[in-house]
Amino acid sequence: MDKLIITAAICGAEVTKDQNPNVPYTIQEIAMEAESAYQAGASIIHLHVREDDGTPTQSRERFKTAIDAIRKRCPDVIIQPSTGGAVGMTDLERLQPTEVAEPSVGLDHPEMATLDCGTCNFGGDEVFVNSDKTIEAFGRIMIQRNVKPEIEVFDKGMIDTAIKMFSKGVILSPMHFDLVMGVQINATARDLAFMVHSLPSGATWSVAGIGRHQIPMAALAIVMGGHARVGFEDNLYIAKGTLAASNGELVSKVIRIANELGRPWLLQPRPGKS
Ligand code: KMH
Ligand code: ZN
Repeated sequence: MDKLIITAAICGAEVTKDQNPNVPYTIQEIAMEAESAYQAGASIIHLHVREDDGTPTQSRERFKTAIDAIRKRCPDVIIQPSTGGAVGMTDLERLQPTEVAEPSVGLDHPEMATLDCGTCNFGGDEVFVNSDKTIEAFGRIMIQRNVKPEIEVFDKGMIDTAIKMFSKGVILSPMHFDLVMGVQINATARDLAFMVHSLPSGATWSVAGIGRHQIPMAALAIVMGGHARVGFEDNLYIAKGTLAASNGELVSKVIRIANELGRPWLLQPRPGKS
């Protein structure tokens, strides 16, 4: 099995300090949370940014400031900005972080970014809209900018959409998926197996279990040969009724499980750094 790659989704766009005061908003808080996850063993930071008051933003400048602050603390980490942003944002707003360069590490654009492959309900009357036209435009722009997409899928139909986009040349192989379990499709072992068996051959995958499903889904990925995403974006608790103190605490829990189960894990997957 490949070494386990852990992604830390440190911030998200929806969770708030009212729910867990350790959710980062400011640049300094975001950089500190990224460092806590990196020090614990995360090799990818899935990044959303906020204004200081917690309002989600896709501002290019805010991402640049956050990425530079993270890079100072985490020299080898892969920074994966969100192009999902928050519900209701326009496509142009959402794409801004794919323009951020990091000359200090020789990057004209981020190494990775998310590419959400379908529309889904996000609770209440919130709908996260990703039309075929949006997916196609985002995929083509990511190819132009040499940004590796992490294909976010919230149900099996979104895997089929990604395969359709691959056939159109909008997504290149090898395809890498993040299977988000517990927003639309249930976070069960049966449904995770169904999703994994629906992936195109040669694809790699991580799983993001939502809420109390985060750690059980990560444990399944560890034994199934996938990779794991944890962090405040998807889950605020380290155990039932106990808020997580940091993203690093969640990453450490996954590392402990991986060690117990004998799955080696990878700290720094950037070329030449493993
Ligand atoms: N905040 C959600 C509306 C992504 O990062 O690409 C979208 C999201 C997915 O979190
Ligand atoms: Zn996200």
